[in-house]
Amino acid sequence: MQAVLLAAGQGTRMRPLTDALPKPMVPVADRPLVAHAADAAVDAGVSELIVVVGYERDAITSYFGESYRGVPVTFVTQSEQRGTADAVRAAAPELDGEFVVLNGDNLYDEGIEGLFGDGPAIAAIEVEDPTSYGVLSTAGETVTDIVEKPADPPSKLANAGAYQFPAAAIEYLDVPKSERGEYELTDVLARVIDEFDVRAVELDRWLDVGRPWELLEANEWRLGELDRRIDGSVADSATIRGPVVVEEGATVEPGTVVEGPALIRSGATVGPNAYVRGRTLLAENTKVGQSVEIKNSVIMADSSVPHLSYVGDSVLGRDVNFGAGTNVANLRHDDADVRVTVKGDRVSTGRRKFGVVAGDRVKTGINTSLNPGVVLSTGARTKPGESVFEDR
Ligand code: TTP
Repeated sequence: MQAVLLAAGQGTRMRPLTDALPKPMVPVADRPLVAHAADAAVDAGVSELIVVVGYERDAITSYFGESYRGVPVTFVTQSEQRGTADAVRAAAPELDGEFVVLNGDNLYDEGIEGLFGDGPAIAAIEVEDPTSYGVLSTAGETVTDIVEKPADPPSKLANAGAYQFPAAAIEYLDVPKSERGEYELTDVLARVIDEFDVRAVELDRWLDVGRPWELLEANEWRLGELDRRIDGSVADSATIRGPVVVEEGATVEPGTVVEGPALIRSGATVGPNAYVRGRTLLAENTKVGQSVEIKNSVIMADSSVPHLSYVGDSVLGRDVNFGAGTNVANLRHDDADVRVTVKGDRVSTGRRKFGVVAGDRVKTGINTSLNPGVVLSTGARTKPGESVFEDR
C-alpha cells in the first residue's frame, strides 16, 4: 500500500517559527515532526511514501531524499495550498490502488497500525469537546457519517487526520470548494463513507501540531518515550537523572544537573553548573551555559542561552541568543491560562504555564524580562534591562 504524507502547508499558526522552516520540519524529539508520521507508515509496511510538498519544499525533500528507511519516496508539489483534497489530487498521478493519507503535522499512537489493515478506514480520537473537529457517527465500528465542526455533535469521536482510501477514491478527489474556500478531504470521505464500509480506528492518543504550545506538547510526548542513552561526554561531577539522551558529540560540563526526559543533541554544550529539568529538547549545536535553568522547552539548533538565565515552557527557534540574565516568566500571578496571539487573535493556550516563543535569530539584551505568552518575531531585538509585555 502507498502512503501519502500531506506536508505542503504554510504553518501560519506556528509563525514566526515557520517563517523559514516548514512546519513539518520543526523538531519533535530526535526527528522532524513529519518523520513521526512517516515512521508510522514505514512501520506499517507501506510500499512507497508520496510526500506532498509546497511551502519551503526543499527542506523536506532534502530530509527524505530518494528513500526513507528503505522505502522509496516520491515528491509531488502542490503549488498553492488550496486544501487537503487538492493536496491528495496532486499525488493522484502516482497512486495505483488503495492508499493511506496521513497529515504530516499530526502525531499518532501505535493504534494507527490498525489503519493499514483491510479496507477503508478513518482514524478517530475521543475528545471532550468535538465542536471544532470533523465528527464521526458510527454503528459499531463502522463509520456512517462525518460532519465538520457541528454545533450539536453526534458523538465525541473526532477525525484524527489519517485515512485509508479505496482505489476508487482517486476518482472522487474533484470536490467543490467548501464554505471556507478550500478543497477538503472531508468531502471525499463523505462519499467514501456512502459507498464503502469504512472502519473507525480508534486511537488513545493523538496530537495535531498547529500552534507553538502544541509543539511543546509534541515534544513532551515523544521525549517521554526515549530510553536513557549517554553517548556524549559527561563530566564526573554532572548528575544525569532518569531518561536522558546525551548524543555523541554533546558535552555536559561539571556541576550540571540534567533531569529526564531530556534530549541533548550532538554538538550541544550544557554547563558548567546548568540545570536542565524534564521535557527539554536541546537541539544540535545549542549552548546552555553557566547557571542557566531550562525547563520543558524546545531550543532549536544553533541557539544559545549562555549565562544566568531561566527559560521555562518556551520555544526558541534557530540561532537565537539570550543575553546574560534574560529571564522568562511562565506563570501569571492571577493563575489564568496564558494567552498568545495567533494570526492576530488572542488565544488561550489552555496552559497555566507557558513562557515565550522566539523566532529565528532573536537576540535579547542582558537582563531582559520576558512575560508569559510573548512572541518575538524573527530577528527581533530587546534592549538591556527591558521588560517585554507585548509581542514584537
Ligand atoms: P493545516 O493544519 O490546515 O494547515 P497548515 O499545516 O498549513 O497550518 P496553518 O493552518 O497554521 O497555516 O493542514 C493540515 C495538513 O494538511 C498539514 O499536514 C498540511 C497539509 N496541507 C497540505 O498539504 N496542503 C494544503 O493545501 C493544506 C490546506 C494543508
